[in-house]
Amino acid sequence: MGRLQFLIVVIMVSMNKTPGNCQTTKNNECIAGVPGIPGTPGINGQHGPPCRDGKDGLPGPKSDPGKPGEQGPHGPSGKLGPPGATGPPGPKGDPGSFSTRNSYAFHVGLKTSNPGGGTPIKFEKVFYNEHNVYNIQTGKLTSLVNGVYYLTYHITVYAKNVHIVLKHNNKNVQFMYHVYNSGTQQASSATILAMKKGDEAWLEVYQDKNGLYTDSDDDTTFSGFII
Ligand SMILES: [Ca+2]
Repeated sequence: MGRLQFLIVVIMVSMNKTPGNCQTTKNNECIAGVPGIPGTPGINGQHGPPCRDGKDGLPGPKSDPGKPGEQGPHGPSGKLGPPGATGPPGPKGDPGSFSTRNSYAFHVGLKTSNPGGGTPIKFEKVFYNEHNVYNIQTGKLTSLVNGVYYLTYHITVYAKNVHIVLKHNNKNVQFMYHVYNSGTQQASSATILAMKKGDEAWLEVYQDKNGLYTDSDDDTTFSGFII
């Protein structure tokens, strides 16, 4: 007996019914027969023909973004690009300090007009006289070092001709002659002179032509510096 048949018999016994008996009323009338015992299960049928492919399903829900991959190796260097545009000028720098190099220079002026001849002209008005390279007592430039000097003079000429000579250690180096005409005139000249330490140079009136002039608003000057 199969498990199912056994179960049905148990149910009927529990209901006080037996197979083949009729369920009756009080008048002993049969209402319905008791169901028979189920037959044995049939043999499994054969597989049916293959079905056709179903339709594609709907897209699934969006998945979370994956983790970033590892950094790849460096690629080769690219070609050099064109030069960039010129930037704006930078801020102004701090002022520099004076050079510490010894620069021998002087700039002196005449105090009295018409200096006498045969002696160095004394320029006693000092505008600049670094290291006292110009001696206002003697009227001579006295070089403290070996060097090449640029020497120049600017003369206000008034009332008389001017003829002066630049001297180097009692040797005449350069003359300047100016013929006076009228009013107040200017005469000038310059030279480059190599001097050794202790050498002297000065200006001197020649042949008494001493129209060199100075007053409160006119100057006659002698200047020089090592180049
Ligand atoms: Ca004047």
